[in-house]
Parts: sequence; C-alpha cells; structure tokens
Amino acid sequence: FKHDGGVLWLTGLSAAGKSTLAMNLEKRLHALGYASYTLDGDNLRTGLNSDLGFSESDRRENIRRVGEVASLFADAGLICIAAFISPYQADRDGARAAARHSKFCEIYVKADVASCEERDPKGLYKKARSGLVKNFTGIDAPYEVPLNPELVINTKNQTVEESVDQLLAFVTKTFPQ
Ligand code: GGZ
Repeated sequence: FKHDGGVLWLTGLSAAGKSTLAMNLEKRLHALGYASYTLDGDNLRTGLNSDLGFSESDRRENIRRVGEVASLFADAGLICIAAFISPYQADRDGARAAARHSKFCEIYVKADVASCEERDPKGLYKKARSGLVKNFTGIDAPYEVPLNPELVINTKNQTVEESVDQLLAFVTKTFPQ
C-alpha cells in the first residue's frame, strides 16, 4: 500500500455515531485509494467474541482481543478503524500498547447521554431506563471520557458530513500517501 498501517480507535457512548462515522469514513478512504477495514460489534461480537457479554470483565476482554486484532491489521499495512464503546481508559491504553509498532489514534466520538438517549436508534436507552437491559453504558455502567485523545469529534453540534470531513482531514494528514 502507499501508506503506513495504523489504528483509528473510535470510542464513545452507544448512539454517539461511531459506526456511522466508521462506515462513511471508510467509503471516503477507499475512494482515495486507502486500504482500510472496520472492526465493530457487528463483526466481532457475532464471531470471535460471541462468548462475551457486557459485564465489566467481558467488556475488558472484548477490548483486549479487538486491540490485538487491530494491531495485526495495522501490521498488515491497513488502516484499521475500530468502533467500540471501549468505556475504560486502561483498556484503550492497552489497545494502544498492543499496536505499539504502528500509529494509534484515539478518537473520542463525543455526544452526551441526553443526546444519545434522544437518538436511541435501537430503543436500548429506553430498555435500560426501564430495567429491561442492565449494565448499559451511561445509564448504569460507566464511561470514562478519554484523557488525552488525538482527536475529538463532537457529533452533537455537527452533521455526519462535517464529522466525516474532519476525520478525513485528520487521517490524510496522519497517514500521507
Ligand atoms: C452498552 C450495549 C449493551 C450494554 C447491548 N451496554 O449502539 P449499539 O448497541 O449498536 O452498540 C452497542 C454495542 C456495544 O458493544 P461494544 O462491543 O462496543 O461495547 S464495549 O466496548 O463496552 O465492549 C449497543 C449494544 O452493543 N449493547 N447491550 N449493556 N451497549
């Protein structure tokens, strides 16, 4: 490939916009000739991590495995986009350590609980409020705000297009071709 491999680690609450941004960013990157692959709950929690739920220890193991897989993709020369809540700073730091031979960018997809709850595309916040879903991030499970992210994308105050433009500018600067 014409660029280095690396990891774009998207962290944030459920419904903050991580998957939407990952999908749209990947389209734009491919159009520019970048080789990238996205890891998210849809392709990891259904397979490799299908034995894991949402307890603290299962989430930590989820992120540990994803961090190792992302590191392998980066070693293979791809831009690996990882889109997971990844609520604990220590685990995000672990993913960074796993990818130590490549560039690792922690990207905070920022939207407060109230905005995410207003969006609630899958009705999960509603279920969490009524007690039907337990240990839901932002309601009765913690989210540790990134201490030192390489980039913050504020999805509350800007459109998807604006957020993707911001991401793309960052990626093309960080991974020149
Ligand atoms: C948080 C949950 C939960 C609980 C199911 N807490 O918005 P979604 O639906 O499509 O994405 C969320 C996804 C979170 O999986 P991750 O692998 O990203 O989480 S972590 O990094 O914390 O391991 C949400 C759905 O799974 N979901 N139950 N209790 N999100």
